[in-house]
Amino acid sequence: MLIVGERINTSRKVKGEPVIENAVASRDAAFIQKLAKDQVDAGATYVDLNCGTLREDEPESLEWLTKTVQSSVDAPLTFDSPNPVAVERALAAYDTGRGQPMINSITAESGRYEGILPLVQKYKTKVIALAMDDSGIQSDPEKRLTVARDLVKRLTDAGVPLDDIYVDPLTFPIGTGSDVGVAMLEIISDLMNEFPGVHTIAGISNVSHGMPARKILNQAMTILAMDRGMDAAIIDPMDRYLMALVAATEAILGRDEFSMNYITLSREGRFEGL
Ligand code: THG
Repeated sequence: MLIVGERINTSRKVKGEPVIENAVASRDAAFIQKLAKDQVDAGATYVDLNCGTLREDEPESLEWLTKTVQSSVDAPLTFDSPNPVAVERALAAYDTGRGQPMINSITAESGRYEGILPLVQKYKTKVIALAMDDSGIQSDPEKRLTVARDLVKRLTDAGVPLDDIYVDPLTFPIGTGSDVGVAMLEIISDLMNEFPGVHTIAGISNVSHGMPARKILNQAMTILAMDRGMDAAIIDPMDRYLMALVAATEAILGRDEFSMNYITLSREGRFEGL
């Protein structure tokens, strides 16, 4: 399971912690490096960088985040921005020795598709394909599936390997309708059946937006989506219980030979106290 750690996001506002936006704006390298290291130590395979709230300072800030995070962890990075200028600055500063970078994300919106595709090709990145086009975010799951399908076809026609494409069905808050969870699971199943070899990913934490006890909803959504074939997730790896459930689910779904990863994590003490 590919785990993208979501905590370096300037729109995250957590009580009791210095606000991430301020840390980025004031170039507080130590604070950001700790956020990165804690996530990687907790099991994140990629670290997401999102400083979209900084608007016109986004390109420079994303470049700074890239250099700052690379100097503290070896993990590859995910550049979470719709802005090709910001993404290219980050890619140019990225050390490819860390592994293949990932762009988060491309959509079927006209400006964005044309802006991001050349970067995917030039830097040979992995890319998250968000099921969104010029008509915006569609609440109808059939429409989102159609947009996702078209994106996979256009990207593969453009020479992007299927194995580099991570389709994101878009995670709606469960508070917006009791059927949005089921709809998302259906999109994941359909895509995994239709395009063997493609990947699916989701920003799971959105499902619990506005709800109490968010972690529990995030945990349930992650497991259910994994059952439908989702093989990557943008989550908070600092939730130890969620990370333990991911490992257990992989073992049960036959994605962890002889449960070796599960056993190793247990030996490392990762499940202590759970
Ligand atoms: N798909 C893709 N990328 C994405 C998203 C997606 N990037 C952004 C977002 N959605 C995923 N990242 C987050 C990060 C934080 C939160 C939700 C999604 C979040 N955080 C709590 C808050 O701000 O209130 C804080 C919780 C905590 O960390 O303690 O809700 O869908 N491709």
